[in-house]
Amino acid sequence: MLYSKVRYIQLPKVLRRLNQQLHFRTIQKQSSPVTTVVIRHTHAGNVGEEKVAAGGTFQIMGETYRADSWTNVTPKIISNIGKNLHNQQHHPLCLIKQRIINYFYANFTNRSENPIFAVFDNINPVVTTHQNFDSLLIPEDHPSRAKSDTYYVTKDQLLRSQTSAHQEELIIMGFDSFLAVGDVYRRDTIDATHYPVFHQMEGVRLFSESEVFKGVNDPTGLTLFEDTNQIKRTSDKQESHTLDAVKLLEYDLKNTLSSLAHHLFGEDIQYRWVDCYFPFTHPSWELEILYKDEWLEVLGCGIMEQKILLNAGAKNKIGWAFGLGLERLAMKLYQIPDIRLFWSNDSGFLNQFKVEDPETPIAYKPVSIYPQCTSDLSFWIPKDYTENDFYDLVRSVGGDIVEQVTLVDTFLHPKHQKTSHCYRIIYRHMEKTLTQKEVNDVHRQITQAAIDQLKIEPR
Ligand code: FA5
Ligand code: MG
Repeated sequence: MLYSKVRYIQLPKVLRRLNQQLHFRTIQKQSSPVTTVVIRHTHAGNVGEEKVAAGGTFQIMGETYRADSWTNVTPKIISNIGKNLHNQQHHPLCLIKQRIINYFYANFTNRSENPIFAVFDNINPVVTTHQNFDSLLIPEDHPSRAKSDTYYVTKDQLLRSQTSAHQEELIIMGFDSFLAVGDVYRRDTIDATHYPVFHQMEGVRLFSESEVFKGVNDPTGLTLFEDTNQIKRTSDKQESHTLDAVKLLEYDLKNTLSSLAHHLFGEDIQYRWVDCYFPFTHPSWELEILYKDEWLEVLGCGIMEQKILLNAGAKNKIGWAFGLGLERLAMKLYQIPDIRLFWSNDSGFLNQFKVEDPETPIAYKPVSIYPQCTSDLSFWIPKDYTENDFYDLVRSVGGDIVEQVTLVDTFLHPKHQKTSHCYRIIYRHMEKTLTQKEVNDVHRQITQAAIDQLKIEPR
């Protein structure tokens, strides 16, 4: 069952005040209308041009912004905001998000067996430079702040380039364990594994002293913090942390994430840890998994910089954080060869992920590059008719050129008390463009077979 392990969490008071900005888990139906983005230029400029002209106004998620000299969001990029692929039911990014959440819900519970991780997946992607950079101790001259790397809405607001932008605010609100999922935007090159809009999940877990040392036989004398400020930062730890505490946290972090990799990919997954650098964690690592015989980086993580916790009012705790790329994991999990496919509206792609249980194994089969051809068939159904009989018949008569069959309409005739069904059949050949005549011929054969075998009555 969908969301078998997902439990909803009450919206605390402090969040209710912010509910414009922050919502708990929501799932959008695939068919629900996508937020319309209106780009209105009060000054010179066309919607099709590369960026919004300075002085012009434009809207993102219903909010109006006035472009300034920093604005470099393009209408094309803005058109992706609000699509929230990670919240669209049955989208592969939503399925993998649910699988990861299920893992955290099942494995991290409190004494009443309630999940300890709070989940946020609908936070507005427009954030301030404070959220995206300052709160994470990213230096003023860091390349990621440059206009060449980031999509600025205005001088002070931008499309978040990482879900880490929400660490500080969620800790300030009092959350010790949370997952924040969302679309992120970067002025990156486009290739099979890079796209300017992608989806990340942030994970943060804070620990008190007793939590860190609870597994230790005799914790006497063990502390989270050095009692002098003279201790230097080393490659293993920050100046204020004790090595004991950091080593236990490193073990917990790596164990949490490697168990997640096993949960997603099975026991045979090959992975490795690589040392790396982030301004907001130290020490820091990346997890790479073997994908098509090459190492693919799927997440960054580390021990949170203590200054972040201090600034957010959690100075007595220490914590770990990670940020993972949902697309990269989904590509490996579902064998999706190209990151661009996640944006496909093609039913041949999307229908492969229509499963009720997100844990269902799915191996993506490439969709034909040739166009689809659609034909409807309406008929009065006989007594003891079952839909599956019709689906089987269509598959056996139409063969591989039938990509999809859906019941699009049901009608009960008030006078005759007869029911009619209308089915939409999508035809597509894997190796060529079908002609209308070829489609009509097969469609006719299907209709005839349904009359003969199922005793339907065409309308
Ligand atoms: C970050 O974004 C850090 N905020 C992660 C982090 C969080 C580190 C918390 C420490 C603590 P990075 O830029 O490496 O790190 O991106 C994280 C993941 O996002 C990558 O491992 C990758 O899976 C994914 N990713 C990055 N760039 C792209 C892209 N252009 N297209 C698709 N996925 C990407
Ligand atoms: Mg990286």
